[in-house]
Amino acid sequence: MVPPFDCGPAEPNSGNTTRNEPEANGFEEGRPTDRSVHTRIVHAPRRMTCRAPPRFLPRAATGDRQRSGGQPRTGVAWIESLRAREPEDIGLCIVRFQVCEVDSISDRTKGEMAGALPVFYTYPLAFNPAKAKIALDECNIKYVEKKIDILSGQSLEPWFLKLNPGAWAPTLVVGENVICESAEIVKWADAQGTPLGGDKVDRQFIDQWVQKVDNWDGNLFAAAFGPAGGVLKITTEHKIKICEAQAKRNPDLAELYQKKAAAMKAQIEEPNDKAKCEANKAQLISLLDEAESRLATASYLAGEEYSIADVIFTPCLYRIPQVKLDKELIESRNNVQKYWASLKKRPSYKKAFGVSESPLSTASTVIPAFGKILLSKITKKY
Ligand SMILES: N[C@@H](CCC(=O)N[C@@H](CS)C(=O)NCC(=O)O)C(=O)O
Repeated sequence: MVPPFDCGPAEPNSGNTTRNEPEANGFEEGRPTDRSVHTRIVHAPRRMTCRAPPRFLPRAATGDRQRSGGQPRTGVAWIESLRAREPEDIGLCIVRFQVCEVDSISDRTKGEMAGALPVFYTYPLAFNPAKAKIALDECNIKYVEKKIDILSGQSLEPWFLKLNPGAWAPTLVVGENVICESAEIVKWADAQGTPLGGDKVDRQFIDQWVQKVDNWDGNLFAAAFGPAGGVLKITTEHKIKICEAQAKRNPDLAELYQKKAAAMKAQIEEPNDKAKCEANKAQLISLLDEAESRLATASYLAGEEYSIADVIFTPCLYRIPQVKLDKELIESRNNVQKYWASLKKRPSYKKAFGVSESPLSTASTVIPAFGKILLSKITKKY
């Protein structure tokens, strides 16, 4: 994994780019001609420490003439053109063949990647982002992934609220367009080439199934039947306070913050509503029963080929062992059980749930967020 503040050595063939490392002249008219240079995009805060030799740092890259001894640094045309468009901001820094973001993600995120790769804001432990991530990977979409911390409230920063007024993950920025709903991202990914499953799958079923699965609340299920309820309460209370503080600091966004706070207040109460929780479980059982019967005659939900019906259902199945209901809900259904075992072998599954499946990665994702929450509680700064 790439350390967040490290641009890596600027030696050619240093092994830091993962594919088709382009030559220096691979940049034409200020844009990389080979998108693979983006494979090393990392997100780093404003005060970035960069270990690359200064000669490889574009002038715009660090904004730190102090650290470079007051000397302007050499750069490439692309950076210069970015600077010309966005003089206020630092933007992207190309370190030899690699691209690193050296500014904190700013309001202009939407524009910054226009014409380049889609930017996928995600949280690696979350339910809805997993649907979108599986779709993007299964459909072979190239994208830039950025973690947005939905626990500590990074998703409530004004720049993100302007991007997604619901302030949640997933959010996909495609040029000037922002897609904020996981099911829409799934459908968008499927529409970028030949849809998964081609003409061998039942398209009418897929449309209905995607809708039905989208209506099932996997977050309520986790909070109602597993240990996630406690975490949800702590983080949501913290985020409500952030909304209140941000609404005062940003009167233009106050309405959105108030709406978000109201939604979160309702969300905290939901796991206490027994009837709502039971209805949520019944809804999942109905999906599982339908899946069991379809899988009796086909390998996948919509036919003999894997499709977005399977994509969107995978995180639902993933939720079940998380709350230790796999015996009751999966193992009691032979076809679903076999199908689930086959889904777990797909590379997209490993990519989507790699962090959740590793206790160390989970801890390193969650602990900093709780550190921030604790700090806010102590300092009363939100
Ligand atoms: N309707 C949206 C809901 C997305 C959603 O609920 N995201 C959760 C993670 S699974 C989130 O970001 N929660 C944090 C928050 O809402 O503040 C979708 O399906 O994409």
